[in-house]
Amino acid sequence: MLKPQQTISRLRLSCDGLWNIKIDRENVGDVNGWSAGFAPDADVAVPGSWNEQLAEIGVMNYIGVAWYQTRVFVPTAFEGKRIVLRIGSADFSARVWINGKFLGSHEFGFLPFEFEVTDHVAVGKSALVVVRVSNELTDDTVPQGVTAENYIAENRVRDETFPPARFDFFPYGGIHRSVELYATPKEYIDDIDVQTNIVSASDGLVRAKIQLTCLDGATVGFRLESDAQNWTQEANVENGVAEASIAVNPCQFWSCEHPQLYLLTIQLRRDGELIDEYQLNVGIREVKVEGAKLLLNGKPVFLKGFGKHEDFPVLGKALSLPLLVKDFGLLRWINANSFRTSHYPYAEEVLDYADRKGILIIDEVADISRDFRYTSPKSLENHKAYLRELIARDKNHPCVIAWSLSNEPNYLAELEYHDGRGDAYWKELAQHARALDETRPITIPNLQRATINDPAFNYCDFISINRYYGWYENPGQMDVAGKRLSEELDAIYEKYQKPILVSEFGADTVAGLHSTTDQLFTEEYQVKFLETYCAVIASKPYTIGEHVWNFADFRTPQHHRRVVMNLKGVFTRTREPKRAAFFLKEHWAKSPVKSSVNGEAAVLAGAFEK
Ligand code: GCB
Repeated sequence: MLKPQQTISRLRLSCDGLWNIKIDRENVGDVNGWSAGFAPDADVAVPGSWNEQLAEIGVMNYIGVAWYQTRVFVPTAFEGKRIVLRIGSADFSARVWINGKFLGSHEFGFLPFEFEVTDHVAVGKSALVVVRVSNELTDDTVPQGVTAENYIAENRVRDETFPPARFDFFPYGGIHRSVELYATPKEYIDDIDVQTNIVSASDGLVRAKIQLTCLDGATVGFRLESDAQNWTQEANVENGVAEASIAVNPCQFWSCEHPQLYLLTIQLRRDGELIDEYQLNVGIREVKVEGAKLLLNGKPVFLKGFGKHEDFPVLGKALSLPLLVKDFGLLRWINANSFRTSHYPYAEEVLDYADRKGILIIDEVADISRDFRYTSPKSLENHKAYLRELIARDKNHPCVIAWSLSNEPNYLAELEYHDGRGDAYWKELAQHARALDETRPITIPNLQRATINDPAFNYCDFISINRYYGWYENPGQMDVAGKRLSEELDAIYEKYQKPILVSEFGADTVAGLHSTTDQLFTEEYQVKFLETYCAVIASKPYTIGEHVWNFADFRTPQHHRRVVMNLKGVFTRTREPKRAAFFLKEHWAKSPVKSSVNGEAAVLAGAFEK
């Protein structure tokens, strides 16, 4: 799916700003005809979560339906064009109307969706946009939901969070990313699929496949350029497709140190006349798992970074460009080279920026703590559809080096996971992922409770494990924790012979709390925890990285084990460094030199772009 873009043939109109909101606690909006407009309860900023923004009208913990509306003026410049309404994300599902006309619905959070509205708006007039947003989740949704009744029925009342959630981050509701009305020509470039290869030390190859809405009689011009050079090609459109293969020499490959981007301009023409134009940044690079290594452009790379969240006071899960710039500045400061978009796809702006800054991304489906007691064929269909939408959105980003298909299945250690159902599920999902994208490795972060026999391991190209020895288990005893981690890593490697990323490890820490002895929640304990893990990880030739949990403190549902937030951040929620940030900065400044599995030393890539 192509992002809206302003080019010689395309126009964009932002619909962000202050919208109206009406909370629909009794779910009466449909029968009351709110899709044609309603008397609002309040103003609400888009993008934004309703929770903290409107806490004073009683929606801090609200799970349910809310109606959004705004008026958009459709400019005369859109005359004669195809007009599309695009919503960057609405969590977790939405239905949309324009001028009272139902356009459709979208079931997945954290992903964009759009509807053509050409026939439902008049240029030179305003249009009423109404969006019914719901942050309710069920057994079949991605992620799965949970209710207060589940906790009681399963005799897990002490696990109960408020609002109920199967995950450890706040279930914010709202339109979290930008809304736009954009216009393209009636015949247009529908999709672009770019794949890149390294041919030799100085040669790269860019293969581009373009989907078009016009079938024949058109041509497509390809122009690939850097500051210094450019390459051009022409192709005929056949059955709505045009393809090019561009040899780039000399080629500057995309890497953390030099995130070189080439600008690819696609021009659709008929009889020499320009119909549509689209531009895409292309990074030429290759990712591979080989033996016990993760290779970027043929060189081993060691992932230094975090699991993150989209989370900030008042904004909730809304896209914020100042925060984006701040976070990437902190990643650079701390000498990180990567992060996982735990536990859902982040805004496209984040990936665009990672492309520019040379940050490696593990891109995660919003499937969290899947419980196989409630997993049905419908769940699998939805999970596959989610993955399809994610890959369609993010496939062209050089920063995306792997797909994470889920986080910590089998959270409740349900037996159904290990009776063949778990294995069949991941087998089918992994096949689906590989059919959609054969160029990137896949992984599924494992929870210790799913054991070393986690069927997900069978289908991962590299293994990811989330571990909390020294925190949830063996609290205050980092010597025991380090030993357990070390033994478990060896056991997993021995069994699967695949490289391992420690994709989560961390300790809740109250900024400003200190102790001379090993004491949970102190800044010193967080440092000791991270030091211990990093030392064990460095001692294993088959580890490919360490992602600390978490980059910053973040809000969680209410539970007795959380003081408003999960405090495992290395930075506070407002991005002040804790002591551990200085430890990591120094630790990651030394590009780790690790002995490889076959004994020879390898200097690992991964310094930040200078
Ligand atoms: C995990 C989860 C993450 C939690 C974290 C914790 O394993 O993947 O979502 O926030 O543990 O701090 O408990």
